[in-house]
Amino acid sequence: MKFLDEAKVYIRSGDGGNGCVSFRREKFIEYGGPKGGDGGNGGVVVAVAVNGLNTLIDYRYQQHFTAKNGRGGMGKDRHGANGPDVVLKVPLGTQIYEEDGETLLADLATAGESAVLLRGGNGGFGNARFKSSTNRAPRHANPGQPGTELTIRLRLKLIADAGIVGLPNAGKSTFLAAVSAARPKIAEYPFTTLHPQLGVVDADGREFVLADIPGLIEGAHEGIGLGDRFLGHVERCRVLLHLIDGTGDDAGAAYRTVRAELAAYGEGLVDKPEIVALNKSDALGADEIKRQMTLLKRAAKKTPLVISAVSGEGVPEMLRALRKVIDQASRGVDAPSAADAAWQP
Ligand SMILES: Nc1nc2c(ncn2[C@@H]2O[C@H](COP(=O)(O)OP(=O)(O)OP(=O)(O)O)[C@@H](O)[C@H]2O)c(=O)[nH]1
Ligand SMILES: [Mg+2]
Repeated sequence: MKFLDEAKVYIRSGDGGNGCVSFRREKFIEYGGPKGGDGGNGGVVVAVAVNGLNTLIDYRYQQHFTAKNGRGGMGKDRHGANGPDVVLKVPLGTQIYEEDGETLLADLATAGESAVLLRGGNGGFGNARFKSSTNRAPRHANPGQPGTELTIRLRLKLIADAGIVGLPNAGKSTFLAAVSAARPKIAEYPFTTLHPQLGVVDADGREFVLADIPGLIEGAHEGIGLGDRFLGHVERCRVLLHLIDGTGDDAGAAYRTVRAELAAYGEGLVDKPEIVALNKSDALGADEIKRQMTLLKRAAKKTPLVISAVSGEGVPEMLRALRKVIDQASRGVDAPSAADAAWQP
């Protein structure tokens, strides 16, 4: 399945049906009176977040969505049918903007969450509505109101518990493949991963979602390499998993390069809880691990884990640590902060 995280879509709601002018005509009943029904309402355009989608690719193939019009009212007080709604199914984490790309209309983060993007035009009143003591045979009905149209931009920011960041070739995809059923492409050249991938990890019987993000290099925020275009997908990860290739020259420098790109991107990425791990331990001697760890520790100001995505060394410990930080971070969202708790009037 192809990946697409931005789409421009034209939507239009249905026109309301016209009200009807009609009079009751029945044998033996004189002056039957006005009996024209109202028109139906035009169809509504709604967006709904659904599980099981993780791309906006469908909107590359269809970009116009028009709801049907309401039907006209009819004689004998019959109401016209409402136009059926048009439902845009989008992946969790989709934000809907106006055409300018800045005015946020809706942010659909949980399954089943929906937003009405356009209301259909109201159906017009039939002549039965206009009868009064002074006009008992009104000969007019209202037309339906027209529907409205809008060009919207959909922007997907994948929702994952943890996002894997690092330089190209750090082994991010290898790690994702080792701990989940996801099968990302893995190769010894940089920029193997061209778009984010999700995988579900089972850590001690509980699941969390891990996102593999394309590699970052120095200048990514200026568009170098694949750029920082995919960092938007990390914005909604609770925790960062920062992988560093232990076979490189200087693990500390590699760490700082990626952190600088995260900082340049902004959006609070550098403030997220982070787990740092030196990868490819299977390919390193004890002395080399020690050297790299010293460099990395100095740069990260914390003790990194040592893992091998290939041999599995250190991976269970890593998942446990990740699980713990994810739990803490998700509790942090709901629990009042220490500062709030300490505040006394
Ligand atoms: N020896 C060893 N090699 C590894 C390990 N993890 C990854 N590799 C190798 O490193 C290379 C790059 O791995 P990927 O998983 O494609 O790296 P990536 O970080 O996803 O790279 P990009 O998608 O280009 O950003 C591949 O040749 C892997 O086989 C490891 O733990 N040990
Ligand atoms: Mg990759």
